[in-house]
Amino acid sequence: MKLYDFTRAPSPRRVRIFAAEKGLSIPSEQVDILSGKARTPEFLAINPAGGVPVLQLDDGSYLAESDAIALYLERLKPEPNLLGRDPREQATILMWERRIELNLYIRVLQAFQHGHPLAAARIKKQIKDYAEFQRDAIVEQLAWTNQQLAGREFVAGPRFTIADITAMVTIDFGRQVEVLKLDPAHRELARWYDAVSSRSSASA
Ligand SMILES: N[C@@H](CCC(=O)N[C@@H](CS)C(=O)NCC(=O)O)C(=O)O
Repeated sequence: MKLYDFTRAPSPRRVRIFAAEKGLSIPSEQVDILSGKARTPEFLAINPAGGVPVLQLDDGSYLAESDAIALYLERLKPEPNLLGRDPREQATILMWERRIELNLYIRVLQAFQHGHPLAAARIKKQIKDYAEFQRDAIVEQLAWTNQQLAGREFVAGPRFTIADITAMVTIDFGRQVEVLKLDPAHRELARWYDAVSSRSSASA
């Protein structure tokens, strides 16, 4: 297998952390998305959606989308389990991951795309008001996530799962591109963030 990766981007980091949790070491190749390398005809032949991560399988075929790659790796190496063991747990983890992805992760990406100078050249038109709107929504979502974490060790329940990976990557990327800050008053979020960030996989 080979992972088409870009170290500074959040989506491939989700896959790197997922693989690290499973003890999988996957050779990788950097695709400099900032200089448009994920949009060349050669790369579009690998992933017509134009982005990383992409996993090249041993038979030469390609899988894109971080969640799809995670599912493939989970089936390949079921333990430690990160996607749920029984139908109820699987659905609960999916429910939480989608909440994080749709309500927080996508907002962070949009606040970045519409508000950050680094993203200006890569989008037709930056709409600064939209970036502002998303930043406000992010503040609300972080407060909500803080409340939801009360009485629960991890995002989807009592153990570390893919929902924690997506949430941590979202927060780290949001901080890196300055579209969010962690509020020290959000004690549950801070407690959870310290725990997930101190896992060795977090440096993947
Ligand atoms: N939904 C995709 C998102 C992939 C994606 O947008 N990747 C970004 C990096 S986080 C990228 O490669 N962008 C390059 C580009 O759009 O040219 C996933 O979860 O894998």
